[in-house]
Amino acid sequence: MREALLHMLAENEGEFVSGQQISERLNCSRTAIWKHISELRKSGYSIEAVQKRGYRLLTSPDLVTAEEVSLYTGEGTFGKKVTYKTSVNSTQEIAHSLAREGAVEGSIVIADEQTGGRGRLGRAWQSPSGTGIWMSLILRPEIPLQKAPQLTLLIAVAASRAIEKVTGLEAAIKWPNDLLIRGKKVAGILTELQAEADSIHSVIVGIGMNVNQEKKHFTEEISEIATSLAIEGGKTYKRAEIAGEVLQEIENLYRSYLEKGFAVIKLLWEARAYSLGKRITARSVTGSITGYAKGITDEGVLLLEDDNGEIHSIYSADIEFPSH
Ligand code: BTX
Repeated sequence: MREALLHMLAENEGEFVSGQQISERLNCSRTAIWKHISELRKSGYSIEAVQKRGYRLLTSPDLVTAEEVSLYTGEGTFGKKVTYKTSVNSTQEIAHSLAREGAVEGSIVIADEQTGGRGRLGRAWQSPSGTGIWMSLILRPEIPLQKAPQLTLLIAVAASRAIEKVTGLEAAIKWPNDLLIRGKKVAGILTELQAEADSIHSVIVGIGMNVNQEKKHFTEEISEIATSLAIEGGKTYKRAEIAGEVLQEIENLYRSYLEKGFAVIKLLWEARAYSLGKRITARSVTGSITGYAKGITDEGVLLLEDDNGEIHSIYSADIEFPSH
């Protein structure tokens, strides 16, 4: 009800919608409308109420609640089922248990703040309140296990396209899972699987994107390597709008991927790749190799040519750019 009311007001932003129209469309009493208007105001929406004219939405707060995100998810089904939390340890944890309970594909968990946000290999992901998009998406692709890394690349392309669409900023992709603007990390992707033998039950895709942080919001540890859309764009953005756009982009690319395979995604990825052709060091638990990044395979594996001309397939690693 609250969501439907907000949709009506947002569709007519800046114009009055009469109590009569609302009660007819939503099939509810004037008192119920008033109650929901008061709740929306408490959450930070500025809504004008004028007798005989109705209600008018003046401004909306920068929230990532289910009703806000659903304003921006378009016609698709991704993000229609939203679990919103003000503060959580990690949205990945909640998404994992929802997936185990049978949540439908396209369900998301999104939080205003994470107190234990995680990156890869047990690293921490800083997710302060009111600043970024901390979201986990449940996918259920019918693909063999070894193709799962392709999804990380697909998500990176989608997130980069969404950033460009909303902000005009170009975010390059550093294999496999970082988005960089002017060489600094603006977003990270964490892909986790629920699988057995060689079949995938679900893929839990975590997306962390810095949106409205100022430089002072980052701890000293990451202040030199991290950036936000606001820092790069010189203005703040509506997090829900970007989250909605990310979900729409993911859904479009994902449908195309399931139908036509990885080839199209690969081309899109290569066009945005930051590391291709550059001299890199791939560091993993088994050691490190330095050489030139030659490209990615059809499986999404990075190919690295070392100084002896030998080509290595890199399945999982951190990429660094040596200074010489
Ligand atoms: P990663 O392991 O590639 O990156 C983690 C590293 O990035 C950290 O060690 C630190 O150096 C740096 N870092 C930490 N926080 C930030 C930040 N806010 N901005 C830029 N750099 C940072 C990347 O892992 C994958 C991150 C996924 C995060 C999402 S948020 C929603 C979901 N829930 C959850 O717990 N994780 C995912």
